[in-house]
Amino acid sequence: MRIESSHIEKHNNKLIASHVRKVKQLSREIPNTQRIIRKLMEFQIAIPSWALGTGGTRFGRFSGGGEPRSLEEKIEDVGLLHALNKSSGAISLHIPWDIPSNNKKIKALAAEHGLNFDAVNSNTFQDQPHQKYSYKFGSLQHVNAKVRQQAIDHNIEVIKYGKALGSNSITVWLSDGSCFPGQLNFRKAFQRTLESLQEIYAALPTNWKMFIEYKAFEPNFYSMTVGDWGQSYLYASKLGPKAYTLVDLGHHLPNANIEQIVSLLLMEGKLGGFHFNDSKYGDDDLTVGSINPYQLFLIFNELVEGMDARQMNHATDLGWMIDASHNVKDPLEDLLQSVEAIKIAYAQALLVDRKELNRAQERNDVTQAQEILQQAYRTDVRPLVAEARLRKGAALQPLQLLRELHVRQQLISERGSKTVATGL
Ligand code: PSV
Ligand code: MN
Repeated sequence: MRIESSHIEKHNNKLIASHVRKVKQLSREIPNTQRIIRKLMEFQIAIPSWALGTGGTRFGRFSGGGEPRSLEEKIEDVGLLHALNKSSGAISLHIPWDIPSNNKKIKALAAEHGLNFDAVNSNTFQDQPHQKYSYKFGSLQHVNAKVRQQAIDHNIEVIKYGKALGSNSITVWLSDGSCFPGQLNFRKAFQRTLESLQEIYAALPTNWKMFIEYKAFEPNFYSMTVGDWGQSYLYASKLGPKAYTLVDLGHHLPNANIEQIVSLLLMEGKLGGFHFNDSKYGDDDLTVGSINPYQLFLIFNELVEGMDARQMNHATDLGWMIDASHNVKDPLEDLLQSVEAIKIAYAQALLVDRKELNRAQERNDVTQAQEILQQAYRTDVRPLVAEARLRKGAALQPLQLLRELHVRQQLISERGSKTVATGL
């Protein structure tokens, strides 16, 4: 199904009067609203190809129906999101879950929907049916050089797919590690992984980036070979200027100060991008901003401050991706909520009075520093986010319009109620 501009216009016409009132009111209260709206218009968040179906746990999976059966249908789904919010103009592919059968056709289809290809993701955490060697005891870290070579070759193949589609980065997330003390020699595992990564790095085209994603635990429960930002940073530093750390918000131990991690990685020029999601306990992969929106704001606060200090382009100099799983919600609805939460946090961070905050910090005025941050966080910036959407030809209330158009029911009637999308 497609969302036509007439649908958007009809929807916006109903809401425009109250929207205009809210934007006017906010513009009186906030300086620089035009600048903030412009920045919001540029800011795009990539949708993961593996998050368009229903997610599950090892206890079960409860499909909502109408899931995309192919990469083409996944692109169609991201196209629907992008038509509604004009903020999801990219898709991030996971290989081999989403191998393009025909690169040219897939690229053309994405372009039809106004979509680019964001980072491509390799998968050496699952064994594939026709694979020669198993990843049960790791991939790039494996004691057997043949297993390592197989995993290296896979990553190089993923780069080739990405290149053909116009992507310019690869995200490497490894489940490598150990489940029990004594299973692994940490130093050897690190060295082997580094050597394997070096081979993949050597295959990177010019202008490409390699993102090294870390995760504290799962599926290995005693050690992870890229377990935290320190380890990721070590690999990225040793590999060279095209290698960066990727921060997945759910991959930390409880209460980690993610905003501080972000700030320091940025300072070192080694922050590559994000996998956004939210969590209460671990890698819960919940809707962005659903559990701890203040943390999300604090992360964006560091991003805006740090990127400005390095004169970086907010929209294009880091990789902005969602990595979530939707066990009980409609994936399309959930993704719309996530994109909205990201844009709200970004807009709030743009509101922070940096000069005043700096003054407060230099005077050790702790109370005032907190006031400045919370003043921004407690401002309802949703009309600005909606205004940015409106100016790009998107819906004032994307979620509402998705429901008004009965998108899920339409997809079920087109695709069936028992379809299963590839992914976890
Ligand atoms: C691992 O938990 C992870 O965050 C990595 O980014 C994977 O590519 C993705 O999830 C798989 O669902
Ligand atoms: Mn991730």
